[in-house]
Amino acid sequence: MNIRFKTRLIVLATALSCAFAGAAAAADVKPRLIRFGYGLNEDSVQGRAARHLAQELEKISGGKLKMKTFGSANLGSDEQMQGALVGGAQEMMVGSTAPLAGMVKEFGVFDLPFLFNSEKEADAVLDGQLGQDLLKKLEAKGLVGLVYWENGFRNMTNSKHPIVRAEDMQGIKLRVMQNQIALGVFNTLGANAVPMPFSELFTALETRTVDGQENPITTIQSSKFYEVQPYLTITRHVYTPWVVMASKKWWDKLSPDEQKLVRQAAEASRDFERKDSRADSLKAMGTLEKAGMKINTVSPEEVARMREKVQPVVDKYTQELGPDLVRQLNTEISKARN
Ligand code: TF8
Repeated sequence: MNIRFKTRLIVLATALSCAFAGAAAAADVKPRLIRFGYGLNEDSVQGRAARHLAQELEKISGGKLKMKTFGSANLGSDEQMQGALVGGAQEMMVGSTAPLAGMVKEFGVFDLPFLFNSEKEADAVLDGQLGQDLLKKLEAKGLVGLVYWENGFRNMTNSKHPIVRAEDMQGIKLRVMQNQIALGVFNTLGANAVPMPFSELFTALETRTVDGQENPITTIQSSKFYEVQPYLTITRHVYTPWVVMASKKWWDKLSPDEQKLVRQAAEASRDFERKDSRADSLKAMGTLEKAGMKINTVSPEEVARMREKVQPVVDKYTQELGPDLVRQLNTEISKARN
């Protein structure tokens, strides 16, 4: 090697190592333990994505940001965890937007029935202007909304009979999420809607405290609802997202570098979770069939009838949520559709 080339190499190497040392010194990341709670069990889309998030964060922080995940609502129901985050007793969680609407009413837009036609449309709205504006509204309430995960299109299960027409919902005690719009929608469809946290749902179905519930098929499978619910009706009546959130009290104590790493890991978990959810949902139908569920799909004509029936509820809540917001939502959906 000639001398000049050697010198050049040394200069280059020194410059590089200085740059790395500089970056490391500039990165202000302290060892921290983050408690992350979720409501489904470990062997669910939520469980897998929570583990992915924890691993990713540990990796990109060089082992400094450690996350301990708690599934099966071991840290509480979605609502209880929301409270713990606001109070600063818990660092992070994932949960449905439905119970969040009690804090930021605008999240109720995702409980309006029959909005989205596909996951692609939902992604566009959630990651677009409207979805991101809603996340920002959480800050004033003590929460930092990071990313949306897919919960998915919801379908109905019950222990009484197949639901072929809206009339079949008559008299069915149906557990719904703790949300005014969900309550209004299902009561209007003829069911007897009972709001209840998810953490109490399996027992309520098993003891027949309620006759049915509605959730995406991934959850119907992972929560083993097929053990206590013989009938599954594919209605895809609403697409509900999950939100990964942090306690604002805790978040404000993080350095900008730490915040950046948490955001980055959250985004990686979002991409992982959506893929996993879609793959899992393709498999879940077969599993549920094998488990003995009787599955029917409501006809497009019947969906149209259901839509018509719930229109007064949609109109009422469009006024309450803000007609401009609902208009913006519909505009963003039609953009994604075309
Ligand atoms: C529900 C939701 C649940 C979530 C989860 C427990 O029915 O669909 O999936 O809230 O975080 O409550």
